[in-house]
Amino acid sequence: QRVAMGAQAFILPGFANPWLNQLLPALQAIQQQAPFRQMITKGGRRMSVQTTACGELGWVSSDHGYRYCPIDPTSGQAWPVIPSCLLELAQRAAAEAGFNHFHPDTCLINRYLPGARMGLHQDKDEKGFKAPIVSVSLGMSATFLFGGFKRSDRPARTILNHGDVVVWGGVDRMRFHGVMPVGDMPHPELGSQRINLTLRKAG
Ligand code: MD5
Ligand code: FE
Repeated sequence: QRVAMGAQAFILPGFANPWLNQLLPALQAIQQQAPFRQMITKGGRRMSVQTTACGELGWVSSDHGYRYCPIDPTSGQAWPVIPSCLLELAQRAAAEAGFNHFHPDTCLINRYLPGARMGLHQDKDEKGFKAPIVSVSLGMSATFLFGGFKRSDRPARTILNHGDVVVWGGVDRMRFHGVMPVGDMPHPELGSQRINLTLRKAG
């Protein structure tokens, strides 16, 4: 099943489910190597979401602004590798949305505790915008905001649940988007958190 949000943006409800038995333990291992931390926005505010990454690159904020870096500044080590099950899931999802040969070099991992949110923004820290972004939602449900090409365009709302995958590419890659403050309806397996994985080609 494939639900179109735009010409090249698709929700694949429950698409991640067959991989979760492998993916959830792999995520635990990543968090041990590269713990969640809170990044600082360009405006100098602490983001409400907690962030980590895996892959050849990881997204970090610093005094120099936002960038993708091969070293985790917290550990001084390379980021953990992208688990093979996650790579396979991302490539299958991308293909389902019409994007073959997706080779992500990073997975940004965002954790939302109750009350955490993400304001409307565009993802433009990657070097090119030809590759799609594949997002995997885990844990508590959240209301996702799918906007237009101007911040002032009124966004459509859609609920993303545990196991849902979304693919954004092509003409829909630069849309403004965000996440409404997450409530506290604990998920049976993951408890009071939402984790979102976004696989990207950043370098
Ligand atoms: C989330 N994360 O649910 C979202 C999922 C982020 C972020 O926004 O930057 O970490 S990714 C949603 C996304 C990515 C690229 C394009 C579009 C949406 N879009 O055009 O709507 O934590
Ligand atoms: Fe984003």
